[in-house]
Amino acid sequence: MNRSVKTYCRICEPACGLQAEVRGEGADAEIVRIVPDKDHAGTRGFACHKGLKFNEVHTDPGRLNYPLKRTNRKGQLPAAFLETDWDSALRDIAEKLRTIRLQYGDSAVAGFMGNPTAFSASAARAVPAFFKKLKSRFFSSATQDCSNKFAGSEAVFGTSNLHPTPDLDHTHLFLCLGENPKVSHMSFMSLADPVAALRAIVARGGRVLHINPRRTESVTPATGEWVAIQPDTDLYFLAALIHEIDQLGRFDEALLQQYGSNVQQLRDFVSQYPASRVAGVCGISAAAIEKIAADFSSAESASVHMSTGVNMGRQGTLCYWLLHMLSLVSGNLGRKGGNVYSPGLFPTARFGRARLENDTATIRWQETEFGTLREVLGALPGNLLPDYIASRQEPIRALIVIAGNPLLSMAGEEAMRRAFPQLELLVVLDIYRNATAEYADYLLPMADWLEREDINTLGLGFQPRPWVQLAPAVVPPKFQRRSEWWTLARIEQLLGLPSLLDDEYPEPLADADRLLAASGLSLEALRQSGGEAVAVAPAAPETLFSQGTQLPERRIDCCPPAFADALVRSEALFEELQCSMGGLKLVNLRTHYMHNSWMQNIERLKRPNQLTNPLHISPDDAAALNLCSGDAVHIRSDHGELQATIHLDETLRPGVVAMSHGWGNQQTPGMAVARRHPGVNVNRLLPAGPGSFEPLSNQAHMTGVSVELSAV
Ligand SMILES: Nc1nc2c(c(=O)[nH]1)N[C@H]1C(S)=C(S)[C@@H](COP(=O)(O)OP(=O)(O)OC[C@H]3O[C@@H](n4cnc5c(=O)[nH]c(N)nc54)[C@H](O)[C@@H]3O)O[C@H]1N2
Ligand SMILES: Nc1nc2c(c(=O)[nH]1)N[C@H]1C(S)=C(S)[C@@H](COP(=O)(O)OP(=O)(O)OC[C@H]3O[C@@H](n4cnc5c(=O)[nH]c(N)nc54)[C@H](O)[C@@H]3O)O[C@H]1N2
Ligand code: SF4
Ligand SMILES: [Mo]
Repeated sequence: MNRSVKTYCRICEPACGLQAEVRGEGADAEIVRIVPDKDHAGTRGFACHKGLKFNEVHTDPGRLNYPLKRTNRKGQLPAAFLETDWDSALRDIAEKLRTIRLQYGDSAVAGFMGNPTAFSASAARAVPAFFKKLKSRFFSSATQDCSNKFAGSEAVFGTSNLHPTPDLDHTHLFLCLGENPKVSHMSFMSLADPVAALRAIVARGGRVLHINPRRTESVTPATGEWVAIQPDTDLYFLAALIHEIDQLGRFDEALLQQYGSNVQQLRDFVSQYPASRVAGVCGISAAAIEKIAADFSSAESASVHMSTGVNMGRQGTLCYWLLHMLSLVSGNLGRKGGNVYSPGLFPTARFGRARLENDTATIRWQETEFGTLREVLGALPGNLLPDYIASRQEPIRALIVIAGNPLLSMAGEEAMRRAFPQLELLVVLDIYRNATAEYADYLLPMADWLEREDINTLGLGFQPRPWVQLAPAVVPPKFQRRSEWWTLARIEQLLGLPSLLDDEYPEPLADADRLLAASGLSLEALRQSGGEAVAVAPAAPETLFSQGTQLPERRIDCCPPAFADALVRSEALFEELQCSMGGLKLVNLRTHYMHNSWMQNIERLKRPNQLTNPLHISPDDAAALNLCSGDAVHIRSDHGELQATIHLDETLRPGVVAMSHGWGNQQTPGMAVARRHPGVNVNRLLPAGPGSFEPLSNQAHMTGVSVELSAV
């Protein structure tokens, strides 16, 4: 008899409720299939093919099952590995870390924390804590994806953990910038079936505007209209909206009086960018911008959200600031149908505050060999990782990569290929032998999410309809796979540091227990409930002001002084954009058939039209360059070059080309399917090193990069 185990997906943010059908017990237990959990208190039966097919990752013959130790020279590809046992591997790693720290100091060790870490409550806690304990340098994929949001909210609200989500269930107008809910299921917004929410807005007579250089899969008559913006110009579009609302006399003066500070400075900044001035740069007519401003400010309620397409521009922090401002000045912040704070079971906004250095929103800048820098949530700019390894002053000598694939996920592949062999120690904790792992000295096999107990604390503050679930491990870890927290805790013990493994009953989810207590829940009580999700009452919209904002007197900083330099730079960038009009700009393109770099080994996702990642180009641009579908082209930027084939795509705004990332597995022998269909690494075209990231947030510049094409 098969049994059914309740769990939830940990690939992306909706965290869809699932039921796994399991045959057998204990070490023999096998997952037969995974189906949506129709009765799930939060996600009500929604799930996508990636979650439902995750058993193919769980049982993939390409999975990493035993600790591996390198036997050939560093940097020689392909790597040669020999199976080893956990004890010898960890003892040797700890010994090397001890020697390197003694010889060169704490900062010679560094960590890189990749995206899937965030989806494991135990790893999300253990990984940063480990590197903090070792006083290591720290990098995270957040500086390729969202660190502008942390920096932006920290400056505006005094907490990096407040990200008011659009109240899609009640809004009358939703502005959706730089994201594709249909394909990517939203980020900083944990909602199952976001497309259903868009459809419902339109069905009840509301409007959805997709501000995007591409008419995405999320744009249909039932799910909203397309506003075709030029890449990397959202700052000016948002500034113009706010300025035009001001011109209409529709600022919510009472709300600004009550909560705002530096309002005049905001007005002064946006007044530089009236619709008539930005129209050309944004590629949207002044009349259209004025109409959106008028509609947004007169709608019964209006909400706004932005994601990676805006984050990855050059001014993601300022964009996020103006997004908050658009919501505030129009009276939509903390209001039903506007942007609201949904703490769920614990008011997480307080956490971000505790993490602020000196408990104020003042940035602590450091003078470094790569210029003046800050850390964002403890992380240095990922785009400087190879520079820090190659540094002449204070090089990184040991790097531990956890659930990340920097070689393919960031710019600077060539620099990393040169830098990684210089490391005295590279340890990779992953579920696959990924591209980065080819440089590893040790490769440690991690359990996947079907093999670990977990709780969905990532969604805290992001769930419009909050729920919590403590999912048991569906099956015990196969082979010699282990969890991240255990691996790091064991290294801590071997280094003589305090470790969770010193406890008689180690509880890797202990932090969650403290959060749960705020709602009268506990790990124990949830364990008793057999993995069932529990709905948490949503908070009133005004909770944003009473519990969310963390600046003194609950103020909201409408023009943070820390932005002064960036505001000056924004005018310089505007003038540069005016001069660079007419060329081709590269943007990112997610599909249903990839997940960053790590679902590339799943045969089933390799549909006939998904065997590579072509360069998408509008038919008009292709015709102007005399290119046809399937042609091979040379793509060149100021930062690198590569060859790809052309795919004609009439969803793109002319002047914009698009390509999927996560490909480029020519030298990834550990992932046989991925290597058979390697594609090309688009990140070779992006800027790397000093100057390639936004100083306020360390967020890498990854969209709107100028490229040139020529036929091969
Ligand atoms: N299938 C799939 N789902 C995923 C992922 C995946 O790789 N595959 N990754 C997951 C992860 S880690 C994340 S962070 C989320 C990301 O989720 P999203 O942020 O929704 O990611 P994308 O689908 O890449 O959407 C970004 C959009 O921005 C547009 N864009 C590019 N440049 C600009 C610009 O300058 N301005 C504006 N306004 N738009 C621009 C692009 O055309 C694209 O439609 O998705 C998650 N879900
Ligand atoms: N050009 C371009 N580049 C991009 C983006 C883009 O839109 N365009 N998107 C960016 C974004 S949003 C992100 S978040 C980054 C992601 O950057 P990374 O996090 O560096 O890259 P991923 O491809 O997500 O790699 C995750 C790794 O974790 C492994 N893994 C999966 N599950 C587990 C687990 O449970 N435990 C462990 N230990 N390992 C696991 C996978 O096998 C994979 O090797 O990429 C960024 N790169
Ligand atoms: S939408 Fe995301 S969380 Fe839901 S099943 Fe798909 S991959 Fe998993
Ligand atoms: Mo991401």
